[in-house]
Amino acid sequence: MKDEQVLERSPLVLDQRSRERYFEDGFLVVPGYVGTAWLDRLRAVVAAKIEESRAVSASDDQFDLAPDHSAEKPNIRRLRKAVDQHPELWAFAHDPSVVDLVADLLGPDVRFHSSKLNFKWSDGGDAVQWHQDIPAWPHTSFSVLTFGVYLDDTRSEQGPLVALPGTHRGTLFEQFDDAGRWTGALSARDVATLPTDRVAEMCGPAGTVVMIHCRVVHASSVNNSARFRPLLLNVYSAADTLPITPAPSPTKRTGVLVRGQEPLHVHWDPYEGRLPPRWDQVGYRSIFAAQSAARPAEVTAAGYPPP
Ligand SMILES: O=C(O)CCC(=O)C(=O)O
Repeated sequence: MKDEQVLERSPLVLDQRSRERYFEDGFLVVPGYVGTAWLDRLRAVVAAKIEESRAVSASDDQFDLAPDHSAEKPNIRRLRKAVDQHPELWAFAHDPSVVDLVADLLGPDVRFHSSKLNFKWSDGGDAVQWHQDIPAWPHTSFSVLTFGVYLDDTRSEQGPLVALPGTHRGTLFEQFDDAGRWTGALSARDVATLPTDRVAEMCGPAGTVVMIHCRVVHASSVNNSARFRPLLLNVYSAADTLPITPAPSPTKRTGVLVRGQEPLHVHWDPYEGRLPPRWDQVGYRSIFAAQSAARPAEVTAAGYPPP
């Protein structure tokens, strides 16, 4: 379904202006959307996973751990394949309150793609450099978005998500270095072409939802605060928009229809894009691992590549 067709349908949750803003900017913040009941359930999972991580000393299929992680002082960068790690996370991913909100931006038929929970630990939790999401998991069209929910109040000093408004309508960047290695980030050369003086910060109280278009250039800086910044991120596509390469972190639920009906036709929006590595052959750990392995020297104190 094309963006205009999505906008012609009556909204379920959002007002029409908010939907239009999403298509104009490439992201949308919905402050405090997820209520206390769900937040309590999700935070209970976070607490349980932190306890479980104490027995783990190296990153595995579930935990992406920071180098200084220990039993005494856990430091989890990411819970991988989140919906596979706890039934509550899958229950949330297809809860009507979530998929109805997603349907306001993708259309009534929605497919689940993947999920993760980024912790961004206190006192130095990693930056994420400027990147677009779709180069890691190309689809037949751009009707793909990430639904993120902050599980705690999130302020500027905690390294919230930031985006460059309108960049989802611009260049599709290749996220490889000059030697052909996947970096998961834009090169400094490409960043220099972007209006990085127009950064929009996505903060909000616990339960705030951020919806990120798969092409919008976004990032987040180091968490310099004493509080971590747990952010659950689930990716959805319009049901008629299909992945054209293996997912980096496929879950048991990847490809499941979570709302509406199976389509009869595919939505193609042809574009030339560089193919990502064959994740099913080379494996994928996380954006933190890819970005820090590739270009650590280019991360500035603010967490973004230098202009
Ligand atoms: O957790 C963050 O701050 C950024 C996450 C992100 O953009 C990603 O994982 O693609």
